[in-house]
Order: sequence, then structure tokens, then C-alpha cells
Amino acid sequence: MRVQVAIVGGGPAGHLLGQLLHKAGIEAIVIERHSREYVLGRIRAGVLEQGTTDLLDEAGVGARMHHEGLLHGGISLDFGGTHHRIDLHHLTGGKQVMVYGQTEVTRDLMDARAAAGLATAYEAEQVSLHDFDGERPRVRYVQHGVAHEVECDFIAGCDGYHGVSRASVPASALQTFERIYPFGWLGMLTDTPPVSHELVYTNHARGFALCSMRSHTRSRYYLQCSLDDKVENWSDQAFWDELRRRLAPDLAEQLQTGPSIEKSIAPLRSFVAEPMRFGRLFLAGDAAHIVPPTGAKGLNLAASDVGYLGRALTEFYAGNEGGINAYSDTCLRRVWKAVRFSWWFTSLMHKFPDSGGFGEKIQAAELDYLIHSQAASTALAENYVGLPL
Ligand code: RFL
Ligand code: PHB
Repeated sequence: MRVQVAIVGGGPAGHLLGQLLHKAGIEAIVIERHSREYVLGRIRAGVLEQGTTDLLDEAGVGARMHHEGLLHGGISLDFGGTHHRIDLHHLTGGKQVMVYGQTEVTRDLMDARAAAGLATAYEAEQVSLHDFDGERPRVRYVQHGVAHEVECDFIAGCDGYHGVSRASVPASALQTFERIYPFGWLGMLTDTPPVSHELVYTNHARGFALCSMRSHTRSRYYLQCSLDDKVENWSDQAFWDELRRRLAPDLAEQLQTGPSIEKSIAPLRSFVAEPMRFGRLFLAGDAAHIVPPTGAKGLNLAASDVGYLGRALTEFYAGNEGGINAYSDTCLRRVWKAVRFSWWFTSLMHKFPDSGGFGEKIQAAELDYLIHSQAASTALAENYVGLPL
């Protein structure tokens, strides 16, 4: 098989790139290791920046999101048992975020791809990348016991942090930067009405908690947990009890509980691999960088990467190589700002096992400054809604 672009990885980055390329008349295949159901079973991001919703519109898949998604103009920062609203809308001159789950974004993209009859290989095993340092790259894989080879002009590595794309680059050509945080997030999804109509980020002496949602009837809650914690250690009751302890008393009282639909633990890390292009291989999304989820930036960065890449490839086929040459630098400027914001917000809101009394006092002083200074609140707000593309 021959296509212009082979996209490795069928998560949100790979599928969004596939749609953007399709709109530009560029032929691509999406090669995904797992089944469609497996990919849709992973509960992850919930907050989309306007730049991301604009790209989903450009890709022609925004209709259900605009109908079912929830526009939020503020978030609550809770500490010391009280609420402090950050008015995102007012502080950013009218911007908002869209609360619409990654699962739904990916489903809309997959449905659009299937409806257009575009090539997608699910359950692709032994995926390997070849000759991307020359003009004729190839991707090989085995699907249901049959070996396939795809010849292409470019490979887009959209296969996440554990994928094969970044691992295919010679180690000497890569520089990596990493920070591991000494805790994880335990997430729980439930069919209960959200405790608050906006997201609540809580700094508590027992650890961070986040109240988020997927709809007016479905909630997503997170608790900071230790790295060696296991989902099996957390009954639904234990989760609700701990969440109640960390929330401000009035919220704790309003919390509606119910059985969990999904529970999972994610470790928190910051990671960046540079550069994001090697010859004719481009890395995008989690394949190139990871941020801790506190800033809600991972999916948004994946979307901005493939937005840049889609444009650069479109320009290439129109005879201009400027975009593909600038791809890595353009992405990384935005990536590092999101890495900085996510690191800062994580450091501000979590309990660090070894920061001691001094660290806690510094957090308290910064939170106090943040809610009383318009400049500081504005800096939080403009990063949270997303820096310009
Ligand atoms: P993904 O989603 O990991 O998709 C990669 C795909 O590649 C496939 N794959 C392979 N395919 C072929 N060959 C191989 N060898 C392959 N190896 C892997 C995988 O099966 C998968 O389908 O990466 P992508 O597309 O770059 O998307 C990134 C986002 O998933 C991620 O950044 C976000 O989920 C991060 N994130 C959040 N981001 C936000 O913008 N806002 C949020 O509110 C937000 N909340 C979160 C989050 C991530 C979380 N976890 C679990 C890490 C909350 C959590 C708890
Ligand atoms: C989510 O709803 O899953 C979510 C929301 C905000 C975050 C992280 C995750 O910062």
C-alpha cells in the first residue's frame, strides 16, 4: 500500500491529524495497536481549550461537541475550607473552556473517519518504522496474522508515551527532559450529578482533589494518591469518604455518591523529547511530551501539534517546505510554556511528602497572592484557557 502520510497511533492526535489531512486532500492511513473499543475505554482528558475546539471544527467533527459539551467561564480554587473563583471569562477578555471528554472527541473523530471510508488498521501488531531518514519511509505491521507494508512520504508518530515512534529514533539524536512527581492521581467516573457546576481544584493537607465532570449527570473526581497505591485498595466508599474529607465543608455536604463506572491510577510526570522531527518522521502529542494533568494541557498540546503538522504538510504538498522545517521549533515553544504551567500548578496544589512546613507556608502564601492579585489571577487564567496558537 502507498499513502502520502502514515499515521502511527489512533488516539486523539492521530485521528485528528487524519481528519485535517483528509480535509486538505492528503491521503493517510491510521495504524493503531489496539481495537476501537479499547481506545474508547480509556478515560482521560475533560477540558478543551478554544484552540482545540476550533481545530475540531476545522476537521468537521465539532457538531456533537457544541451540542453536548459544557462551556465553562470559571474554575474554583479551594483551600483553607473555602472557595475562590477564578473568573476565566472576565480575566481573559471573554475566553472559556469546553468540558467534553477525550472519549467523545475520539469517538467523533473515529466515526467521521469511518463514514468517509478512510483507511484505518486497528489491532496492528509489531508496528515498525523504516527509512525515515530518506525520501521513502515505510511502516510495517501485522494485522490478524497478515504482514503489511505501507510506503509513504512522511510518518506521523502519534502513538503516545509508550509508542514505537520515539523509540525508533537513535538515542543520540534525542534530548529528553523529565520530572517525576512523588504522587499519582486516582480517578473515578460516576453517574452522579457533579458536586459543583464548575471544576473545583482543592489544596488540602491530606492531598489534592479535583471535582470535574463529563455532563450534568456524570462526574469525574480525582484524589492525589501515593505512587505505590493500587486501585484495588480503594472501594467506592473509601474514595467518597476521602473526597469528602478533602472538600470544603459545604461542598462535602452536597456531594452525591454512587457506584463507580471506572477507577484508575495515573502517575504524574513532565517529559519532553527534542527535537520533534527526524528526517521524515514527526512526533506529535504524548509521543513527544507528557504533562501532569493538573493544568489540563495534554490533549490540548496534542491537538496544537497536529494542527501545526496538518498545516505544514498541506504547505509541503503545495510546494513550500517552510512549515515542515519549522515544525519542531514551533511546537516546542508552545509545549514548554504548557510544561511550565502544568509543573507550576501541580507544585501549587499538591501535598509534597518532603516539602515540610516551609513548603506548605510557601504554597499558602502563593495561593493567598493568587486570589488577591489581578495580575496573578490573570496569569493563571490566560494559561488555563490556552495560550494563543
Ligand atoms: P494517546 O491518547 O496515548 O494515543 C496514542 C495511541 O497510540 C497507540 N499506540 C500504538 N499504535 C500503533 N503502534 C504502536 N506501537 C503503538 N503504541 C501505542 C495507543 O494504543 C493509543 O491509541 O496519545 P495522544 O493521541 O497524543 O493524546 C494525548 C492525550 O491522550 C493526553 O495528553 C491526555 O489524555 C492528557 N490528559 C489531559 N489532557 C488535557 O488536555 N486536558 C485534560 O483535562 C486532561 N486530563 C489527561 C487528563 C491524562 C490523564 N491520564 C490518565 C494520563 C487526565 C488524566 C487522568
Ligand atoms: C478531567 O475532567 O478528567 C480533568 C479535568 C481537569 C484536569 C484534569 C482532568 O485538570
